[in-house]
Amino acid sequence: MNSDAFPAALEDRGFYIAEDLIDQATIAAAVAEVGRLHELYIELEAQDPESVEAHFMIEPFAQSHRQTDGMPVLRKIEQVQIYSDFFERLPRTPALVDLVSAFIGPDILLFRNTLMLKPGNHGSAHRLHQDSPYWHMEPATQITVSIALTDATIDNGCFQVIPGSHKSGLQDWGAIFRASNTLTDRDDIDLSSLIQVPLRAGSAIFFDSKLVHGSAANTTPNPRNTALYAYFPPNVRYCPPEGYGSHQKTCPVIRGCGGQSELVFTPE
Ligand SMILES: O=C(O)CCC(=O)C(=O)O
Repeated sequence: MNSDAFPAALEDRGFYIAEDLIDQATIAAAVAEVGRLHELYIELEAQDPESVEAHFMIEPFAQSHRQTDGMPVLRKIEQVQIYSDFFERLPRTPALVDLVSAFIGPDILLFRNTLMLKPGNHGSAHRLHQDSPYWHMEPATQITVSIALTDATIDNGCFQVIPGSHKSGLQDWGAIFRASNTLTDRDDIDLSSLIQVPLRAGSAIFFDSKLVHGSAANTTPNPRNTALYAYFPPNVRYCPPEGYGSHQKTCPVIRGCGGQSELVFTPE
């Protein structure tokens, strides 16, 4: 992998595609682990239906909460490391972290550890947005990585991005999940510059957290499942808006940071 091309591509276009970043044995293990997490959801829901919703999201627009095989129609799992050692380790994969390090330097924290799931015939669109306006980190130097755990195609809802859009400032995007499967209802967005990013399972897209991106609905029977990570350097301030809550954020250290295991960010 040519890591020299990586920072330049991120700076110029706002994204970079790393083909075959994760080997197929690891992808097969990830697919099995995603299956186990679906079964775990059923157990946790039976024990405590309210607390399971803290991190597991059922596809908001599914007519039924169960697939034909009885598994839940899960749309995403946030903070998946709480439920899975496998997904605690995956964002620490050296080849992945080396690329991130080429862009943000030797000290790296993890802001998000999420499984984004688009079940076959169910997964709704993820409307166009930038990540940074939702994250309240200054400066907005985060980098997001989405690793395809299944083939991501145009028909099952692969990523779509507007190259270079990370240079045009932060904007307000409103709610991301909506009943309509359109990518945006803003008429000031030039959709002609939107490009599709199909990925083979094991490949990944890295992108600047200011890049405009989204994904269409899954219109196929095949799931489009991804592991999504957001990395950032420690020199940020956490500045949530008034009324957002005063919770501090504790983020695991992925590399560097003087060997500490996590850092705590207090709202400013
Ligand atoms: O995985 C997707 O379809 C989009 C995810 C995304 O854009 C996000 O979580 O910010």
